[in-house]
Amino acid sequence: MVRHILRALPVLLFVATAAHAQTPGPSSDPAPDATTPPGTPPTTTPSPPPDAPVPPPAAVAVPPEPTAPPSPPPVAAPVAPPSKPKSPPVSVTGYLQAVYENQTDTNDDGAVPPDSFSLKRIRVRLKSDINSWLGFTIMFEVAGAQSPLRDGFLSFKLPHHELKVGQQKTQFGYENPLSSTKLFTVNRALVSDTLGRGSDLRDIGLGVFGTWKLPPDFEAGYAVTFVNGAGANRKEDTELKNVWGRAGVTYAPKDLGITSALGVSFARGDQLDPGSLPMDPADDFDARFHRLGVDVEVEAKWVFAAFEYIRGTTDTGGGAEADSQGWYVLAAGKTPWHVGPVFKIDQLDPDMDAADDSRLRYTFGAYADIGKAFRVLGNYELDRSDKRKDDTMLLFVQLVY
Ligand SMILES: [Ca+2]
Ligand SMILES: [Ca+2]
Ligand SMILES: [Ca+2]
Repeated sequence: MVRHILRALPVLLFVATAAHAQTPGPSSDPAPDATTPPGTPPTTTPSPPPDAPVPPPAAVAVPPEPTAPPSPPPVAAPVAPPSKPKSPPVSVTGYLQAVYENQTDTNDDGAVPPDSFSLKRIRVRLKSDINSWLGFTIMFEVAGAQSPLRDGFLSFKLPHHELKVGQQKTQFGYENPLSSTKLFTVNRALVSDTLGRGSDLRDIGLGVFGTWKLPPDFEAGYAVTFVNGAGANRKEDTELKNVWGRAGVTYAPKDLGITSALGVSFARGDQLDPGSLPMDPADDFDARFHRLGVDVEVEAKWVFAAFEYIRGTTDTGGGAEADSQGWYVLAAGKTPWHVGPVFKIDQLDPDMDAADDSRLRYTFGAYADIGKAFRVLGNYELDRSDKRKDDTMLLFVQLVY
């Protein structure tokens, strides 16, 4: 049954696109909207209308030479250097996230890692619109030793569409495309970190994003990424290209003060599996995979809630494959003081035919936003996996600049 759905999904995606009934995931919402939930992914910059007047190049503004210089100097007068065309401004933004982590030996194995401070992310983003249809984004991760480039893409703005060429996030589900600065929990759900992405949340290729406003109060959109599949800052290493996509619709009736969104996501492709001998390429194989996901988000005056379910199959070698599934539910209370409680339950079963491998985690916590730039999160992750892990207490601070 799931296999049938998986086979049918590309057709559904295509139909949804062609009909302009594309469901705009909140992730692909290009139009900034005051009613956008705090959990909504950052919106893309709306492009100015194509017929917007283009400012004349600065070179035109060279002051005319005075026709009669008052007193010619004995030597040749220094010629005023021609003014260069002015470069479009490049914005420098980013964020810093620091975490204190303390685990308790709740799985009774007598071992517990030391408590620790860490820098979860220090991001620096350069972004510019060269003109009304062309721009770029480059984002670096400054903390940590891995390759620093995270985002690096050109973006082309077309009517109702944006194309991104380069390294970018793969588009699947609700939580993964959302900026980590908007999360109510320190960690993304288990299913988002596994079934909802490849080896990395970013990859190299082409992204296509579309959105349409539909009267009344509806908006539809889609986001599809065609990528190598090897992950960020890596060369292609398999036969296939991978497709990750989401189509969604948002409904935000202004008189009800509710914003809701529904998305359907699909992915297929392959990934190099190192086999049982990671250092020996002889047993490497292309692990083909399929993913199907559904997500629902609702935001009202006092609450934001999200639900996501992902199911998939992955080759495990020798013609065998594993069926996996996972889901989470998140609820965050909203108050006029931008402080509230957070609860999340998330589950992952990596192999539905194997016993004792399911993960289950409850996250209890709270958030506080102080001004627009500063967020504090406190999370307690209570582990109830088949193979118990230690519970973790996390204190998180974030500054967006
Ligand atoms: Ca332990
Ligand atoms: Ca590939
Ligand atoms: Ca299992």
